[in-house]
This record gives sequence, structure tokens and C-alpha cells, in this order.
Amino acid sequence: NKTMEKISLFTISQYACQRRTTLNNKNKIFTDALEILAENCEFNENERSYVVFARATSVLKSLPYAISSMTMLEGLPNMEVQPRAIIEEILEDGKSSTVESLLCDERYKATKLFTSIFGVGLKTADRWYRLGFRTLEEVQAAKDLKFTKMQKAGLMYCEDISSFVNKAEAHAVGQIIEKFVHKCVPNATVTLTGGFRRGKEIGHDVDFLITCPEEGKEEGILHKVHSLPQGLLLYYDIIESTMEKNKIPSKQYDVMDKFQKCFMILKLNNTLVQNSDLNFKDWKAIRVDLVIVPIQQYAYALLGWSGSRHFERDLRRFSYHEKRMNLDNHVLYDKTKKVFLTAKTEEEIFAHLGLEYIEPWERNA
Ligand code: DCP
Ligand code: MG
Repeated sequence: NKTMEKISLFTISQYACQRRTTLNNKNKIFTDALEILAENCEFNENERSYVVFARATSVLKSLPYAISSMTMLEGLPNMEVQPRAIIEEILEDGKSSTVESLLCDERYKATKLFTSIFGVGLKTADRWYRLGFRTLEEVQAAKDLKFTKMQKAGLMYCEDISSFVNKAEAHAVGQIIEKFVHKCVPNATVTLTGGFRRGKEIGHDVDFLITCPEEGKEEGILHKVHSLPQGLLLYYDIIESTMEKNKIPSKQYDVMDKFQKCFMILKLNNTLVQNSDLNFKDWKAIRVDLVIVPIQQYAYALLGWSGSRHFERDLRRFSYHEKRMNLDNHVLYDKTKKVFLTAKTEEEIFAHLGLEYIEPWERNA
């Protein structure tokens, strides 16, 4: 066992896409703390520090053993001064005072609460904070706040949505979506992706990719969502595709893709939910994302939507810096050979990049 540890110390890559990271996290006490700090950097739009905390977190998640002393960090990649200081604090006191005080910080708490609402991003959260709001009750009671249609729905169902979706609920939603899609196009396929594909027990939403064997047949599906059984569709917003043919992925970390998609809130019946007023109801509002993918881009879309976010970020970074290739959710472009590399499966994409295949449940980086 000790030999195994020594070997892994020297072979751990700085890239998450060259590590196998299951949900069996042996360093949760550290990664929970570091993730809070990373999140706060995102709130402050401090990209540089965000990356430092996120990379250290991800390395710790991949270790097959628990860190129990500072010397065990030697030889590990991405362990910079800021995360090291936090790890040291936790090793000494069992907790980090920096994290403890952040958890009591007014702005952090409000930003966390507000951005948890569907339709509320950093800009809105910050505006509400500067207007003096600290709770959702205050926001909802405010006389002259204007909400978008999305935010109204987000606020209306915030209790259900923030309570997380479990696996059984995700599968039940999958059956509803599949039935609807097959009514539109009988041989279309619906694939559960996102965190649930990585084996997670809970998620903040349920993500599905929809594709058809014959290119083009998938195009009309989303505009029929209103034909879902009466009352199930609590909210939906269709984003039209902005795809261009033979577009070379421009930016290194282009997170938003150009597929047609639908952000919705579905009513899932027959699940008992207890609300904060201690009343029970027999349905739950669930956030669902549907993504429409042309078959030639399916492998890239599946790889891109399976996450984790950090795994995706490092896949793109690895492609760009180590292979001179640009990767996004649509294509892979080889800048040396000046060609687009086609792929039918995720395995082929890893092979194009010269990477060992990493299974979805090993991408919890
Ligand atoms: N993703 C992407 N491009 C987008 C949106 C998401 O590449 N425009 C990727 C990154 C995520 C995955 O798709 O890992 C799914 O997004 P989620 O935000 O739903 O994240 P998860 O499903 O991983 O986590 P959660 O359990 O919070 O839903
Ligand atoms: Mg998800």
C-alpha cells in the first residue's frame, strides 16, 4: 500500500483529465473548505484565485488516501500557497478560521442565497445585495423590484428546486421526457447526462441530450414541448441554436455552447415533499435542461455535458497547451494539421487527444 502511494505521488498529473476521480473522496474535510473559498472567488469574479483553489481541490479529490500531514503534499501538483495555508489550518485545528468567517460574511451568504435562484446570476445578486436585501422574503416583498419571467418562476418554486433532485426523481423525469420525445420522433434518443451520468446521488437539475440517427429530424422537437401532458410544464424557455458550420473553437475556455436548448421546470407527480411550513404535497418542481444535438456532434456534446465543470476545463486546457488542439462541445480542431477530427464516441475523442479513456464516474474532478 505504501509503495502504491509513493508511485501515485510521482505520477499525478496537473490535468484533471489525466486523473481518475471517483465520488469516493478521501479528503472531503479539505475539499469542502477549499470549494467554499473557490466559490467566493467566483462571486468576486477573481478568476485567478478561483483557478488556484479549484485545481488544488480537484487534486485532493483524486487521491486514493487521506492527507494527514503537510509533508504528504510534497510532489503533488497545483498545491499553491493559498490552498496550502487552508490545509495546514485544518490539519492543526480541524477547521479553517478563514472559511468559518467567510460562512458568516453577509455578502457571501446573500450572494450564495440569491444565485441559488433559477434565473439569478451574479449581476442581479449583487444588485439586490447593494439594495440592502439579505433574505428571499425581503426580495419577494420588495415593492419596486422587477423580475424576469425566469426569476419569477425561480422564486415561485425555489423551495423545491433548492432541495436537490435524487436519482429516482431524475429517472422518473427521464421517462416523461422520453415518452414526449418518442411521440415527436420515434427513433430519437434521450441520454441522461451531467452529474447523474457521473454517478452522483443528487443534483441541482437533470440534464438530457436529445439526438436523432437522421440529421435534421431533431430540429422541431423542442417547439412541441407545450404538448407535454397538461400541467406538467411549469416553466420553459427555448434558446435557439447559434451554430455555424466549420467554426473553429475560438476561445480556450468557451463554456457556453451553441446548441438549441430548453431550460424548464417540470412538475413531477407522486413524490411526497414536505415544505418549510411543514405541509406535505405530492408533487415536486424539478429543473430540467434539454439539449438538441445533431448526430455528428453527439460525442463532443456528451463529453462536454457530462462534466464535471473542472474536468471539462482541464480537458480544454490540456488540448490547447499539450496538443495544439481546440476542443469545445461541438468539435475538436487540430491546429497543426488544420483539420477537424471527427468522433462517434467519447473513446475516440480521448484517443484523438492521446489520453487514456476516463469513464464518466471517474470524471468527478
Ligand atoms: N456544461 C457545459 N456547457 C454548458 C452547461 C453545462 O459544458 N453550457 C457542462 C458542465 C457540467 C455539465 O455540463 O458539468 C452539466 O451542467 P450542470 O450545471 O447541470 O452540472 P452538473 O450536472 O455536473 O452538476 P449538478 O448536480 O449541480 O447539476
Ligand atoms: Mg446537472
